[in-house]
Amino acid sequence: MTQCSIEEKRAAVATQVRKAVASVEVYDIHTHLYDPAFGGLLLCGIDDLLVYHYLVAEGFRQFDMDYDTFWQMSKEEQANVIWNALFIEHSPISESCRGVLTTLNSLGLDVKKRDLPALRQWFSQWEKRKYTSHVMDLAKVGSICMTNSPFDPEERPVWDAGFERDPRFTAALRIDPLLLDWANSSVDLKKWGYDVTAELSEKTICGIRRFLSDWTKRLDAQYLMVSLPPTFGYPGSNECARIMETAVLPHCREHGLPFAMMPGVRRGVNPLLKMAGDGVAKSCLESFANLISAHSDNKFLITALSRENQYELCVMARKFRNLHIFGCWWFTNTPYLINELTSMRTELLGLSFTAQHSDARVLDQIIYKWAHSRQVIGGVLEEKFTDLVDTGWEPTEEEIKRDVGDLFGGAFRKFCS
Ligand code: HDL
Ligand code: ZN
Repeated sequence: MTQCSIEEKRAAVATQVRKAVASVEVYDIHTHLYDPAFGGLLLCGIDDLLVYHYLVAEGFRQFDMDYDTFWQMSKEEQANVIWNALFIEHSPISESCRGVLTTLNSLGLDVKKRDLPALRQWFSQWEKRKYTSHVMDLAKVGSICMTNSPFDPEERPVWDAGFERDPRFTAALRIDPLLLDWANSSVDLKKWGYDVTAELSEKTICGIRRFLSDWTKRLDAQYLMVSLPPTFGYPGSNECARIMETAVLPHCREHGLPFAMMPGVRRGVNPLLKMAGDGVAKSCLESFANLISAHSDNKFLITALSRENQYELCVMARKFRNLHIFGCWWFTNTPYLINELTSMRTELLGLSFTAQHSDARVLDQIIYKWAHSRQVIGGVLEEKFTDLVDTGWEPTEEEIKRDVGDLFGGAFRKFCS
């Protein structure tokens, strides 16, 4: 047999990597999507795609209308003005704009016609459950983890009424109000029958733990999660740190669940933009290292919002095996930064992290968020695996599929189990 040249081996491995990344079925471990049983809470279709808050923020940079004028419009009218401003009057080259087009194109729609009414008509023909399967198949997403908050007045009644779960939709228990607004959430818990007061007494901590236990069981939560402001500090006597220490982390240990922390969001920097008004700031990751180091029996997930925190987060993950970092969150979910974060992570962590989550709020977005991410992550992995070939190592196709599977949900499942 002729000695296969190094170039031929590199080319073969590169093809195998691309194929594995293109075909791996993803576990999307953080989204704002809902089981179709939640009805209208599961957003989908062209108008929801166009009024996604990422596009609202970009749209306002081009609009000459004031905020109220936009917010008083119907969803369709808002979609029309965003379409005109960001797609017609300016080429749709931003990541969020390109994403809408990738999604439409993947659905087989002819975007060059630029015919918004025709697009609306196409979407109107779909029944939601069938469409959900169609989109998940197209995106090659096998499981979707929701973000479920007992404090969400629209979501809670659906859980109260009970419904048959779609096994493809798992749940994460989101507890921001509990940790970041105890003054008000303590009133909610009291109203819901938990024996708590504003003062964090022994009895109140028990009440909080019963609340966490009830909702963990109700949701069959895969993990608990909170987004944290850049000011989060630990150790500390603040209520957030104390509730974390005395209720949340013991609860997670008792139930064997990871606790996901998402640092760096500065909520409402421009309230006039509503959901689009949140910003980013660098966090003190030392607080997270202190927390993780003090709780070696807990499992932690972290995705950081600030680009400036990413390198430090990678190094922290090298120090703490009970920390699993995941995804390119929100403002870092752009090709440029996905490339930077994935390169940094493979070089410092090998395969012990989760490369991406979509954070999708509209079902159809998983088509573009995963297509774009597979493209970039695939490029980084192609480089890393062909670098291996240059050393004389010969990764097999099975090993490449195994490793790619780890990065797209497999490592997360192992970390959680
Ligand atoms: O707090 C979060 O989970 C963030 O993802 C916010 O929901 C944010 O609005 C978002 O959708 N980012 O992509
Ligand atoms: Zn999110």
